[in-house]
Amino acid sequence: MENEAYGPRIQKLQERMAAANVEAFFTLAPPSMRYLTGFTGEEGYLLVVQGGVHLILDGRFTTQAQEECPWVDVIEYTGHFTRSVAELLVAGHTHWLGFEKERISFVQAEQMRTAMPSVVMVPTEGMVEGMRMVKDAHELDMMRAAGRCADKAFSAMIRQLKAGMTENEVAALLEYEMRKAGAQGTSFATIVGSGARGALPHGIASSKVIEHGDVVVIDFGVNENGYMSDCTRTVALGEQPADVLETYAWLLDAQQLGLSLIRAGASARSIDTAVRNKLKEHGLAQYFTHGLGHGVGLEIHEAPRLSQGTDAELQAGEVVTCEPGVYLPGRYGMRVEDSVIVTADGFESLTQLSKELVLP
Ligand SMILES: [Mn+2]
Repeated sequence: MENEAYGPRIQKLQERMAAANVEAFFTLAPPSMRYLTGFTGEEGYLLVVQGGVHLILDGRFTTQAQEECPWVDVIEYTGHFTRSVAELLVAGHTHWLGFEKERISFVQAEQMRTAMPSVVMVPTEGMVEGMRMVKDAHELDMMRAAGRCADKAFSAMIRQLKAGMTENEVAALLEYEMRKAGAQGTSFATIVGSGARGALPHGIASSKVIEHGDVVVIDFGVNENGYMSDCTRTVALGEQPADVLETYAWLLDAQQLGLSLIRAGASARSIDTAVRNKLKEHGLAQYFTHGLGHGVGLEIHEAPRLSQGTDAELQAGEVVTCEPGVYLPGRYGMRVEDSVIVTADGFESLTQLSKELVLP
């Protein structure tokens, strides 16, 4: 992305820093560093002050950072990163340092306190995450591209899926197709849960053989240029008994209802409640054991949440999932998940995959 995209983000962060009464802001979270500077390395330390942006890196990443964000002051540290941070803060006569309390470990906080006794460390929350919720036009294009890549990979995999394969083989095949479609990797460990294993909502693929008649939950995502996709489909190999077909139809109804309520201004909790109530009509609410959805972007799970534990109102430009599930322990599980862009009057889906249960 062009450098001009990062300038406004840094400026906005500096405004948020001023509002939080901190002169400097420190993060070591790779998604935040990437969002603010374009640096894609998996380890580093970013210090933003009102007068500049410093990336403190070890020798593995300095050349990369100079190429990816030439406008940033790249500092190669030897020894411990806290020394470079302390030097910058002392040189700038900085006393109030904001840091992300949810991202930094206790030991790192202690090391920083020891290295810079004259600096007051101020815990902050959601400083960068709050900015990342609403995606800009460029980010939305990246999310659309990730969604298309995931669709392509899943479609290629599903043509090859057959009874007798293990869950691991299916996951490997899907991940191979992701890479072929342009992904740099997955956004999380691919979930393939067949038969009774499908009732484990986050049971990653195992060596279990998928049998004819199994219902299979496949939850997968690509990482394409740092942006994540998230989608779940449930497929069945072979004809299914009426109760399975009926349960799946009710689940689809519930997901459709959830999607239909997504729009800017909607209460995230009320959408979760509506979907839960819909499942309750069929006696299935107690088998839906997780939140309805979550934000997606540079991280697979980010703000906002669609659950009972939130007061968030959806905003246009957020990307959220809608993923109700029904898990019958010892029998089977089902989940259907789409990721969508919230718009003023509805949503734009990032996934176009079929929701037909029984594979042809
Ligand atoms: Mn999800």
